[in-house]
Amino acid sequence: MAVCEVGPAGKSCDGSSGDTGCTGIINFEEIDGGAATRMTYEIKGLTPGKHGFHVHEKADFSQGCASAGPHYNPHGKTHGAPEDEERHVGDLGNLEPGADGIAKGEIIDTLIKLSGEFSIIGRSMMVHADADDLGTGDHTEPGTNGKTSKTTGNAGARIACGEIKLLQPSTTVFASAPVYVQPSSTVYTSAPVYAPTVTKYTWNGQDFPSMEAVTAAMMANPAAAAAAAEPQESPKEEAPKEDAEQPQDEQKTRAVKPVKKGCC
Ligand SMILES: [Cu+2]
Ligand SMILES: [Zn+2]
Repeated sequence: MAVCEVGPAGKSCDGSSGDTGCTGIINFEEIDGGAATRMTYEIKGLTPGKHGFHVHEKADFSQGCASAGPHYNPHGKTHGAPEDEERHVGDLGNLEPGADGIAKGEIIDTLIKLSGEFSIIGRSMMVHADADDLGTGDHTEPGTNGKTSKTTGNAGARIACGEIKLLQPSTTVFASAPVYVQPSSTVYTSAPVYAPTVTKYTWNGQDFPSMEAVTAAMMANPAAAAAAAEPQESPKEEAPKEDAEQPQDEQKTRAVKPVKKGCC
């Protein structure tokens, strides 16, 4: 699970960090045992028409979105469409907003990874001012916007970006400490048994039952999303292994040990 909040200068969705007015949230979830990643996005404040949508190499926003580097391209390919063999890992095609300026949808991609050598965690999501021509446009002057199709898709200015961050699932642990009392009145105590029962997601100090609930909360409260821009430390609680020392042979134990009344 990962999340990315995008804003004009690599900041979160409070709209204070730039004047493009484009903000949004993208959630990432591994599916098919990590063979693919599902992205759900909701990007607001878009002008009509298509807007290039990419994973860029870095989450360096020291110069706003401009310092986030090129499209993430670990395999040395040229720019393309998401369905092309020849494409950057970061090439996710275009967003297309409705009349309300909101683009909302889902992308399933097999090159986008949340773990391993080519993980996109710690990289950035980018929304562009113009349509991505998917590598099929003018490439006569590489390096010049509008004529650099096989590198950038001629998608123009960078209007919103943000870091892709891992969202740690936290596990609620219910503990019980059963005490086994043997007929001999010798008391055996087992180690507590921990049973993880509920998986939840923690964001902004609150717990949510699902990624959808987290997204809804983020969209409902952009100011809090901005405040919670730093990743939350939520170390996973390890359920201790059950290694209760059960008496192996009650008869034998009794024979060896005298019965102790009131023993602890
Ligand atoms: Cu881009
Ligand atoms: Zn590209």
